[in-house]
Amino acid sequence: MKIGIVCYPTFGGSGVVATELGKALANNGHQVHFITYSQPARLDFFSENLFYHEVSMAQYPLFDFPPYETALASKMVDVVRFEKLDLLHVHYAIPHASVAFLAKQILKTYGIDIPVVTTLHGTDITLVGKDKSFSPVVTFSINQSDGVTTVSDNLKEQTLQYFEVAKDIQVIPNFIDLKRFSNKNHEHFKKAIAPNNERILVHTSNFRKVKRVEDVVRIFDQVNKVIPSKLLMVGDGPERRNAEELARDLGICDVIRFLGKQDAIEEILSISDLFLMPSGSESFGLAALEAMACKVPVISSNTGGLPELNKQGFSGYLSDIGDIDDMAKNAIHILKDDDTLAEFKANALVRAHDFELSKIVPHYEEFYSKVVESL
Ligand code: GMT
Repeated sequence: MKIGIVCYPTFGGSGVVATELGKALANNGHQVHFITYSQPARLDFFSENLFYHEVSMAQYPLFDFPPYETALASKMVDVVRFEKLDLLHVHYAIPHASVAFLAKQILKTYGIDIPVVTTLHGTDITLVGKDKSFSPVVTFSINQSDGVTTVSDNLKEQTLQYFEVAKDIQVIPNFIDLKRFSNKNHEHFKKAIAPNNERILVHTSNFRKVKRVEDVVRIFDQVNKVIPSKLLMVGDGPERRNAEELARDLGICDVIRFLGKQDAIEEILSISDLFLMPSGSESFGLAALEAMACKVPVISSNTGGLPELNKQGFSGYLSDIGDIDDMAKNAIHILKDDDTLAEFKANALVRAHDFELSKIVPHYEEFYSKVVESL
């Protein structure tokens, strides 16, 4: 098939899933056209089946808010017509699903009925989408999509709870490329971070409020008092400053490293012993799956889609949102001796195998065929 993928090109989970899906589809022989405002962060290699179309727009002093949606719709129309695409797959409802609706209507005037698949990723429903300033358009555009998927059962339930959706929703969980994400031997790096064989805890996110990064620091503080440890904080965002200030207040700056945004996240995960994800909301938790693939067990909250990923007492533990004491207690249980840690590490990888790319991507291919046939 010739597939157009529209996504955010940044480090966010939805953009990562969209890019990894496009790469996997290209590998399976499909022609994949990314349509977005800059090169997706993980579109970092050449393939004869991968194309990138940049959405650029004319500047004009009148535009206090540059009309990205208009430029994106025009680009979608152009790429569908001239590359003769069979299907458009848009990731993250806002604004991609409504822009796809507009592009679809314009394309009808050229005698083209392009099928549109929308994948809902989480905050486009749970945090932003249900806000009154967006919800009428989100509801409309979900219902107008020819196919809708969510990344977990929980996100499907939340979509049906918050929006009047008449469409069937197909759940297709996120996936992981185990060739890229695997535990690599980086003993020298581990030694540099933890010279006295301290345990290494890690958190990766966009440091937004929903990630509860201060909880990460507090959990770590409790663990470090019992088991000498180091904490790696990977990523950047609005809450980083608060987390750094808390680390200073607690007097633990010397055992915490804020690494900022990193490309080779799998290398950092490879030297880590435990992943912390105390989020206030998480539709799936792709970052936790990436950790599991690198044999890193997960301490998480029990919100959203996380119980569908992290298995209690097997790949890690889940606690109520904000229950720092319980999370710290569970972390200490996993880290307390080498045998327990080795068992949880092995289990984390076993769990990651359930979401291996080759098991999940065919579900998208089947879904595309179903949508195309239904038109
Ligand atoms: O977590 C974020 O803030 C980024 C966000 C996104 O849309 O880029 O991630 C969402 O989509 C990911 C990929 O499907 C999921 O793994 C994350 O759980 C989800 N984040 C939330 O629901 C908060």
